[in-house]
Amino acid sequence: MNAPQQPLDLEHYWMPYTNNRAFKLSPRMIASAEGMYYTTVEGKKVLDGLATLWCVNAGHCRPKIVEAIRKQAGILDFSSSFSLGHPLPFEVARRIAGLAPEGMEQVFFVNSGSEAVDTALKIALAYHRLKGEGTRTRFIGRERGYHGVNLAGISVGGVPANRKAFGVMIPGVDHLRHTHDPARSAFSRGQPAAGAEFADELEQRIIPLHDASNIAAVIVEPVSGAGGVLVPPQGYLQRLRQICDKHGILLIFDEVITGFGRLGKPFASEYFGVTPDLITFAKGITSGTVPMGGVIVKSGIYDTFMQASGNGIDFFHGYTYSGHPLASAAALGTLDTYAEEGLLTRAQSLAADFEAGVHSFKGLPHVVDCRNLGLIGAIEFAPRAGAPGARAKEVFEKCWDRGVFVRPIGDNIAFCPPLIVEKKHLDEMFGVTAEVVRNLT
Ligand code: PXG
Ligand code: PLP
Repeated sequence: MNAPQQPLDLEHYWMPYTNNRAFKLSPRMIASAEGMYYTTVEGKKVLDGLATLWCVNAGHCRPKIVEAIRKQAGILDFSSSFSLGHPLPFEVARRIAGLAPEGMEQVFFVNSGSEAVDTALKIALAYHRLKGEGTRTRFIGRERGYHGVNLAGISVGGVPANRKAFGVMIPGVDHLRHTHDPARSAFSRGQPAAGAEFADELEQRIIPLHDASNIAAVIVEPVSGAGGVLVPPQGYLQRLRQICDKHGILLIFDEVITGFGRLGKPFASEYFGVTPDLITFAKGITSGTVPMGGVIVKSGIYDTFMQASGNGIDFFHGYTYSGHPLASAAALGTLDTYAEEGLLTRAQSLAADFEAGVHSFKGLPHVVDCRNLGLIGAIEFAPRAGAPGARAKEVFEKCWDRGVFVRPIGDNIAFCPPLIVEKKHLDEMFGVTAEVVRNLT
């Protein structure tokens, strides 16, 4: 490999989701990572308080995963899954089916959460059509939902900034209201007691307006992540499930963040005891090491495609890199690591310490809410007059300078550490953040 030119030329990489001009004036550059920590190019250690982008669940540069990728690169670099096969994705799918809720047995692979979402929506459309219900074409998302950045994903998504610049997107979408209700539920520990009735909007407003016969699917994150870490009220997801069942509407859980152990179970579906019809996943399947995502479906959906689609290809959909050998090898290394270290249930034993840490911010300057479930949480600040988001941005920058990475989302700071986190890391993450918040103006 050629070493990068020095000094590094920053002009040509258009960075995603970044203020490119600000970054290039003052770059934050990572050189390496191990376990819970990054090392910057200046040699500073930084605690990874967000599993990087909610994905490095096994921690960084874990030996089994590194070795699996290295080895696979020299055996089979690439082979497609379009009417050819190689063994690895079959094995990954079998392992995922073993972790998924009962009755969800088939897995369609993609390369990211955004692709998983578009794939799930297309499965829903094609499924209804195969069942003779081709009028079911509408999708229902939710305010503050994040479903990736592809056109269908931002259409059902509900983060205003992700939609504003892009006009009409895909038609036929409506949104449930979000479940954030600070007046009744600020500082709830775990799931808020109030708010199950927010699900009734589906039956009371949306279904009467569009008619159930026109609705293909409802898509929600069991716990919203990028929309600011919103924990569902007790009973809310159960009620969504009941209403969808009653009206023949498919329920999609977007588990791109909640999948693979975030709540102390392999999937949030199991944690909440609510089985959707489709689950989207990405991120944690390879602990972020190689891009991979997918959709897990109820066997009845898969069977419908096998039986009703006639001769030939059953689903006209797939990505060049669906079931990529390197991603599949990384997934197997990751699933082995999760199994050997008990990481998919580890959040259970840390949740109480994590909850205490998140709620220790109550009473600190400008803090108006603390939210948590499993190993995901957020604190929220009152917006600074005329400068929404400024407080969280300042906290992020000052924490970074002190060696802790946490993520600003609007006026929130999110915490989502790798699942190998120990009590001492939680103390460091919350301690440094609290020091910064105490001095916040
Ligand atoms: N669904 C959910 C629930 C997600 O959290 C995606 C889909 C899209 O996945 P990809 O792999 O296409 O990025 C995500 C991803 C943030 C942030 O601002 C969150 C995500 C990605 C990037 C930034 O916190 N979540
Ligand atoms: N654009 C062109 C011109 C292509 O040939 C392909 C794939 O063959 C794509 C886009 C889609 O790429 P991918 O399958 O990696 O999503």
